[in-house]
Amino acid sequence: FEHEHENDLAVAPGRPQLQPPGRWQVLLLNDDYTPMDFVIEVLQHHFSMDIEQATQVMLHVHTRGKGVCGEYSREVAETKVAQVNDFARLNQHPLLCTMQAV
Ligand code: TYC
Repeated sequence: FEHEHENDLAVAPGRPQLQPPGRWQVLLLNDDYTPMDFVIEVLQHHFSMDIEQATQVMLHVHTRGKGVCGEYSREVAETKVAQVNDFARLNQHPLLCTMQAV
């Protein structure tokens, strides 16, 4: 029981063990088939970009292979990834959206 006082601190009643919120980048990956206009549409409607910013990010992904669409909490990032991948599949495009911890 030499660490008893440390445990008390960690699990003390009324002091929930909160984790810091953490930030996640949502990424688009390049592929050879998804139309550029479709990717621009995704960036405008799912990541609130105007057409100029969306075009820049799309061209970055197209030339560099991947690109950041935005940074969110884990829960919001997971929702965005699922919505974008569902929307791409619904339209029969192979576009892939993923996320990574910052
Ligand atoms: N490479 C695609 C094309 O030439 C365009 C594209 C851009 C696809 C970005 C996916 O995440 C992507 N039509």
